[in-house]
Amino acid sequence: MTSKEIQVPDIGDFEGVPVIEILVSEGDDIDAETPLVTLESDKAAMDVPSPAAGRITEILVKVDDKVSKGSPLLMLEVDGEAEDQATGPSAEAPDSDRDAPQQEQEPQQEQEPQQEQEQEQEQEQEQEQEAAGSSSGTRAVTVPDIGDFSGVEVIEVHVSAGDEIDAEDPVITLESDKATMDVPSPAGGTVVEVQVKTGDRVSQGDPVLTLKGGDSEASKQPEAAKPDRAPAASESKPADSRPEPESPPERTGDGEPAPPPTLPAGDGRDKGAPPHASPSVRRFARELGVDISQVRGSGRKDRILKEDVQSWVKSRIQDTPPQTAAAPTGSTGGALPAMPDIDFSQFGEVEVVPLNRIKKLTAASVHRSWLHVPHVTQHEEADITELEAFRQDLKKEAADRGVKVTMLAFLIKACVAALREYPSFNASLENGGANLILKKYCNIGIAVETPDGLVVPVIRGADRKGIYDLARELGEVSQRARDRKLSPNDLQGACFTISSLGGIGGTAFTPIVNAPEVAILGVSRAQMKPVYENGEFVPRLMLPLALSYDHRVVDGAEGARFVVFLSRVLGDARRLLL
Ligand code: CAO
Repeated sequence: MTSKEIQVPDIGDFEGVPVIEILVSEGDDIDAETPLVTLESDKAAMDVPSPAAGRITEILVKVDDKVSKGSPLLMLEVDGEAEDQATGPSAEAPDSDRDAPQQEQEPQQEQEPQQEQEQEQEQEQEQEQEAAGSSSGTRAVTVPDIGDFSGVEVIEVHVSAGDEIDAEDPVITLESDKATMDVPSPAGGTVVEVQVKTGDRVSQGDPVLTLKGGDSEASKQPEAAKPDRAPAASESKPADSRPEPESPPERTGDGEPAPPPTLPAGDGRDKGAPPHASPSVRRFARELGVDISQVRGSGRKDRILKEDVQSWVKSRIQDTPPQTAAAPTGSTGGALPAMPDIDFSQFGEVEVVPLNRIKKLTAASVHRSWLHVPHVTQHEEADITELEAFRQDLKKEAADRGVKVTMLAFLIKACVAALREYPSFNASLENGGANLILKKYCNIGIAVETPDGLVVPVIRGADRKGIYDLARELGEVSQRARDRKLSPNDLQGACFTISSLGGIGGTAFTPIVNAPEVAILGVSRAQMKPVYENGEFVPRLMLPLALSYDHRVVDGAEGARFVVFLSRVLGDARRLLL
């Protein structure tokens, strides 16, 4: 074990950047790549990852300290193998640069002539391009020095062709795993063409846009203020070295580079600039599908914290979102418009009755499902004439066994068969939507009406139970529900739910999927109906079925097949034996 000082890596043309968050504590055992601190200037936020695994023995910075490349961050106790990786700023280069090819370690004298040659070529190209640009009155704006980053994703494009912009206006926002940064325009003018779009990956020197007319702040800077070439990843500087103060950007590649993604000692957020949030908070927001520009930050300088994103989401799933979270009237955005508070007593006598716990829980649950699950409801009628006759025949035998067999027991049995036939209905969509979790067990939830509201007890292992067992359990569980004797365990683990209103009446309804399940069967009251068969109308007992499903998981054809299968099984119960 050796103790190593971990320093700020090459962070581009940044100097004196404040530490806004320390993400680890002394004594923490961390992995390589664990974010250690978040740094944030007015234009960029970045997480500094650990170059190696180990135990943190001492933290050498505190919030609000200003740091630059090479500033000590903390002491890490590393084992022998990790030791080599944890030695200096260049070793801490994030992402792809860490796997930089061997040639970076070649002796410097072999590289220098080549570098000089490249620089000369670049300067020649720039002069040619500048000449061409000034003659046509346009200039190319390129990605500036962004430190040891390459192939960084464009997450926002703030301008479009025709926009009038000022020097320093942010034109795009870039985000890597570790950093989020705005690229400001080097000059004011009219945007002629934008060469990047959201999702593109860019590196230093890549074209961003073409600009016409206006002033160039960058071009007004005296030549003497232009920096030396920015250090390459291979140029290992001493730990205490600092970037040149007030370094304007290096000219690289085509055209006029934008200034570095930093603000020289600015005092606050630009008007209209994107919100401040660390890369991890932005990632968190994206995972939840939250548009971060909608979130109000409660941190210093309005910085958006993880808690702000959580609060924003909570406010969206509450019945009445707070006024501050509401979209403005006439908004076409995704925010929920707030319900107005109305004093109904102005229209007549009212009584205010608080909702009980069950009703509140049900409200939150159905609202969440309604908002998250794109619902489709497929309708069908099952001919249960023979099945009902069979049920009536069973009545005496069932009574002798002390059981009441209702249609619901047969519906459970039929649903089990349909779930076996169509496994994607016996599933849950993983959060994030990347995977479907198929369940090899079959627990059926039954919506039960109680004096306190709706509850959904679960019949476990329904695929292993016969009609009498199912009928008995149904009777017991619905009685316990009405007696308020269900335990939390009785209400968990369902794969699929049946909501039967057949005992009450009605012709059809649209049940709400009991997420994270992917489908629910609604059953209405069976009725005798004239059905056209072999050239004549015959009376048949028809049972209305309504299958609501999550359209992210189930497509329309599958939904129709599932419900038709159910109808066939109920129409001929012998199929349950297959
Ligand atoms: N068509 C015609 N008759 C039906 C029927 C249907 N689809 N479903 C039930 N019936 C009959 C039963 O057979 C029974 O008649 P008999 O006494 O002559 O046999 C009578 O209606 C009463 O049945 P039931 O409702 O007591 O029993 P069940 O097994 O059908 O349902 C339960 C049990 C717990 C589901 C039911 O009592 C209940 O609470 N339903 C409400 C569910 C609800 O609120 N859902 C809405 C949720 S929001 O999506």
